[in-house]
Amino acid sequence: MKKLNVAMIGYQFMGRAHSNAWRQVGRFFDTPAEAVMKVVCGRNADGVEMAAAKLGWEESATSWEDVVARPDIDAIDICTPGDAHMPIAIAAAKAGKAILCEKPLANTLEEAEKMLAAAQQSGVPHMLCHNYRRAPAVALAKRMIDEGRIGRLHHYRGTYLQDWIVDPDFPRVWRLEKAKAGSGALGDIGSHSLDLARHLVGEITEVSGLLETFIGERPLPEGGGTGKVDVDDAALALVRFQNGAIGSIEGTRFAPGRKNYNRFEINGSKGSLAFDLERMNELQVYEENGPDSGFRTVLATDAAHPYVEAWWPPGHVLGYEHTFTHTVLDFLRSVDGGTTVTPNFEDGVANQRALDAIERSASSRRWESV
Ligand code: SOE
Repeated sequence: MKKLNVAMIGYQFMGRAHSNAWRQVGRFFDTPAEAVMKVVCGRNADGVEMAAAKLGWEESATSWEDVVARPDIDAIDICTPGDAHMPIAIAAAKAGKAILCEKPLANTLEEAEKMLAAAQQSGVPHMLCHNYRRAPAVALAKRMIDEGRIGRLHHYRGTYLQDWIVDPDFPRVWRLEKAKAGSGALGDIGSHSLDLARHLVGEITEVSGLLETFIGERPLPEGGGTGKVDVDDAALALVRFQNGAIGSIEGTRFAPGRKNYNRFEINGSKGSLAFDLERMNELQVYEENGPDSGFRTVLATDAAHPYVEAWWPPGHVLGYEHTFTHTVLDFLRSVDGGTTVTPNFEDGVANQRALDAIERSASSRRWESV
């Protein structure tokens, strides 16, 4: 079997999820190529060495430039804060590597466009990690919509609530700095709701956005005073879709008790679908001409449901981590087959256009075109 040598840049939270996925993918799925966890890269030599041992990478490194230039590396998995996405992706594209990149694609629309242009010019495979597309229940929702089961789409409601920074003493970590993260709740979690909206309903043409920062100053993580928070704590948007549907997107880190409450509801002319990550194996389905009246709960981990064939016997449920394994699986398939996979950098640019329009609208206090 062909081998695909992978290098992952950045090893903290998302890097842990990606490492687990790289480790799992070949064990459970018949992959076209064997993914070899060759090298993990991070700035802190001791930290990255420990991460390599713990997460299962053969080697550790501290210079991403050197890693990207290595001829034995085939694919680069970018798990760094947003400010490093563009330089790494452009260098990787120029070096002819396949690229998997964490969301949002970049910190600005301009950066995202440069990344897409570099990937297209080099012709390398590219994918963006919006892992929730690959929860079996979400993939089932997509299939039902494509089959016309809920008819013409009218409404999308995306809600992504977390609570990890409600405490004013929570430190000013990188996700709260514009220079590093690009935006706050908007890009970090609102981008997931936007991606699901685009995936399931269609392109967004116009938005009316609202951003708020509730706590503008926080203790610095390294101590020695406080630092400014220059990103949004909460983001809201009304959206119009090209196909005539309308929707709302909400992302906040200020919803006490909500840890990772990622939900959507879609209403069409013939039915409705609802998903809740906290019950991620289930899809709530209402079909006008369905066998029963009212919503029914479909356990989306039966043998016939997307991605389930490789796992446990039917009905044995899956978790958050599997969404990353399915992402990596589809990335491997696209690299091997030379086929396009979504979401890719084109989706990343489209998503960034919507994020950008929401920011513009929040400051102009008017509807803005995407
Ligand atoms: C933190 O808000 C975070 O880890 C996001 O960065 C992820 O994309 C999301 O899936 C879970 O929460």
